[in-house]
Amino acid sequence: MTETTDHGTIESHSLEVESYPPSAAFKEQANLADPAIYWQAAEDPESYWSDQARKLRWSKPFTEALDWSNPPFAKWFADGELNVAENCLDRHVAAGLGDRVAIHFEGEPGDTRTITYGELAHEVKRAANMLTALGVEAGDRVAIYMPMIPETVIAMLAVVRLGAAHSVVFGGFSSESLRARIDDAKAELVITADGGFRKGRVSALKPTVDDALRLDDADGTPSTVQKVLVVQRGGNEIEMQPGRDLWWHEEITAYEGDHTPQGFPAENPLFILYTSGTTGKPKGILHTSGGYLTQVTTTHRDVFDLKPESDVYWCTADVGWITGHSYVVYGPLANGATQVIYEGTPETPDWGRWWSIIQKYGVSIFYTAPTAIRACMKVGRQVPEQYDLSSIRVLGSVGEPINPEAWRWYHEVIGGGRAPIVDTWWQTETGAIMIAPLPGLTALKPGSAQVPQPGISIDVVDDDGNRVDRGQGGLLSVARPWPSMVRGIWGDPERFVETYWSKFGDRYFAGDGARVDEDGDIWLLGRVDDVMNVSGHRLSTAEIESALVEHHAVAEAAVVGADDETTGQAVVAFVILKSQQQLVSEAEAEAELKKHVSGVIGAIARPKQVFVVTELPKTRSGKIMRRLLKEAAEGRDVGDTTTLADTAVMQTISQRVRTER
Ligand code: 6R9
Repeated sequence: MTETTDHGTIESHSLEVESYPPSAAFKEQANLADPAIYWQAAEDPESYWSDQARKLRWSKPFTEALDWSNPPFAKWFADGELNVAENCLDRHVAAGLGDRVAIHFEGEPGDTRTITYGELAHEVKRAANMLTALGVEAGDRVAIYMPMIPETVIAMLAVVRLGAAHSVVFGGFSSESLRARIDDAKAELVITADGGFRKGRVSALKPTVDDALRLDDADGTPSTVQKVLVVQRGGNEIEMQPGRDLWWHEEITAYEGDHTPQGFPAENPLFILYTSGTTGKPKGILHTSGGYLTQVTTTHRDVFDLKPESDVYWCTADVGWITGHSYVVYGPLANGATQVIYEGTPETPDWGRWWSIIQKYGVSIFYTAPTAIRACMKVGRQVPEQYDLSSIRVLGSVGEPINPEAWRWYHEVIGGGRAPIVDTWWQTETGAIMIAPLPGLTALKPGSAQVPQPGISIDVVDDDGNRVDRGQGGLLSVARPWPSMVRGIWGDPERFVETYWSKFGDRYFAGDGARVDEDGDIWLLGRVDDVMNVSGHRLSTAEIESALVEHHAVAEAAVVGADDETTGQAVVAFVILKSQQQLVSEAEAEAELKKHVSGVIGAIARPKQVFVVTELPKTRSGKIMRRLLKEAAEGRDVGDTTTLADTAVMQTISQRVRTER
């Protein structure tokens, strides 16, 4: 059955799922409009990826694509050499594109800067000279703790230009989280700012760095940090420690913009990015240069149908997350794209801010997260409707499954019913997009990320690693190594093998549940482990539980991710207080513990609800039954409790939750 509406053709499929095929006009101009790409790439993925890699500039060409002789440790293009920053900058300037705008920067208070590729290259070269003088060399790690401003991009590119690796820590993380990441990577330099603008105020960063560096290690060793380079942005008053702290704007004046890029081996570390796992300790995900740059560049061009000469691209992610690394910094810049970088929050000064930015710069490709779309939906369509969004031609979604209702709103209200939506599934570990429609080829289905990218082989499998039939659910796995795959967990090769490869042996275990429909399209169903997804950010239940029990009043804690209308999931904690603490009112304890978690991990981990309880549901062997707590927290009837040591516990807890809801 085919039905025509104002918004294009809606074809209903066997499963009654609506489908949005590309319009003839879109197809006509699309980068990829021939479905042969899929089977051509599948026939010989290594040669497909080699072709993509050769679009980059190599100072020494590679002769071999994949080395999988020591699984699961992959090497791609290993005997080739390249400079990632040169690929993002000098290469475009040399091609005569120095005057093309690289970044339209919009500060939250309304200040703006336009930076061309020529200017960005110049600033990165100066910064590279400055970092060299500060002792940064190939093989080092530099920690970056910054707001969303151009200097953050400049700092990242200057570090990698020297063959060193960055470890960007999201500005919302606490001093303790920052310190743990600095220690794990043994960074000797931290680049930060006095503060940045958020929600109409200056949010300080440098004092958190000071606190982080003051904290004593568990065993009392001082931090590895020798120097702190501080960008002036917030204008807030900060302390500068003589001999350690330096102002960026004062130091940089001594350096010229001459700097010859050196090629480094393709497997040279590019960055470490920490992400939550199933245990309390964040994992340092290691990415290297040649394969990573190849896949982020390819997917950024093909999934978003990028036309670097005419598009204005905007990805709203913070560079503190993988989406900011791959689709604000490396993908767009390596492709020579013009992009918007916005410092602040979508509601400052009001909910029209994003749409006014789209109108102002004529944004044509817009990439954001479902949680943001749902927040905008709540505010209402009357806000975006006040702006001219007709420049938009492609929309993207990332971070969690997009519910069909949010998809339709995004398509209609933001995309004017014309712009295709690419729902992109990937992870910090995959480095780049793995599953997503190609907008000139795929008939879109709201709620499904649909198809593995050309050259990527994804299977949904059962517990034993056997592919499930169409119409069935299972676990998402990647069958073959891909160029931008995680190369290891920093300093912990065993954990790398254990986390991703011990489940199936020869396949990568992603930690996500998925279903394949009758057409072979993939539907992501959320995490199957103890990782929560709050506003598209990964949080570990174990990490928050350990923060809670660190508090002197807490005897025991259990944390679950409960379904939430806006944020996807919300952190809900159940705590037992130590006996002498029973006198504190529950409301006081709840407020105090929320604050405590923010302080230990960062505001993103702050529980939405804390319930003080007297007991937790446990199996007879003493395991906390988080599944039951999740059901209670979602206000659902708790099912079978017969495996519990004390079957009455859940009744008390459910009642407790019900009175609060
Ligand atoms: C890029 C990023 C990864 C986890 C991943 C999955 C969830 C991301 C998704 C999605 C459904 C999508 N996820 N994109 N689920 N549809 N389009 O978000 O990386 O922060 O490492 O999170 O996010 O559960 O396993 P990361």
